[in-house]
Amino acid sequence: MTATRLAIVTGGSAVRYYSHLNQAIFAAEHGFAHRLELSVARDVFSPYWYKFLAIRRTLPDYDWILWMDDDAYFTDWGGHRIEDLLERLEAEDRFLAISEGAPELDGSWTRVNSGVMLLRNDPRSTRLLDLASSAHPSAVREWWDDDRDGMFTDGDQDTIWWALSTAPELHDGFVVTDHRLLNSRAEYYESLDDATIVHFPGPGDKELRMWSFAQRFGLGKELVPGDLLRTYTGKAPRQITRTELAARRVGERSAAAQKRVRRKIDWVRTTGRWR
Ligand SMILES: [Mn+2]
Repeated sequence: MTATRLAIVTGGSAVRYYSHLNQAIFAAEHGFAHRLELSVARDVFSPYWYKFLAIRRTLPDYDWILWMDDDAYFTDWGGHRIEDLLERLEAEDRFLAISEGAPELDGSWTRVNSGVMLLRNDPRSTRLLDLASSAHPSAVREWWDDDRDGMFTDGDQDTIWWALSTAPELHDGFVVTDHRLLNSRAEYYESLDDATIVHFPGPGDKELRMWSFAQRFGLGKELVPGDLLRTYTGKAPRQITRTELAARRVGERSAAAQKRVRRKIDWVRTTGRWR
């Protein structure tokens, strides 16, 4: 046993959003540690690989860590779903909880989503990290079956799913949870306690999606209730204005239009035809 049972860990090579405040305040409210791991490393061939480095750096210091991407935010502040899940994992001698990939609006799906993971300080976690961080996504693509494994994302998520699926020593050690327990999406929410964590994966204007969600529930850019934010930072929520959101909507529409034009040009180039 280590001094602190669980740390919430996030990071990368830069701070992009205010999610670290959301995560740090949740950690403080529930008696967990919080680690924001900002760093660089040699031979990081994809931005996804910072996740492996941050997990390796922090895991030895705690019994468990909850890895959270910087585009994931707690929404259920009073709930004890994380504590309950920890108890269950320990009772069942598991080393990992990872969420199913919530079915996306465009119909795409993945077997797991690596944006949020509850990992134990355990040799099986080290084994998973060794396997998943040393496999190259292009090699895993050879093994991948779209019908069986879902959408290939060309990142850590795919090498993690490959390692979990193919290493017999890991088979009984992990659980794949309902997305509402660990890693849900904005469109599944009617009220903030409908799920534990909201995650904004994928391309496009993430801030537009995050801030639209925040505005829907009367929150600022930190996605933290105002009283909690004032208690822990002495500051009021960073407000999102209608003009700011409207400008981003226009920007996203023109980006989508440019993409269509580029696709058309590529198509004309390869086919020599206009239609
Ligand atoms: Mn993410």
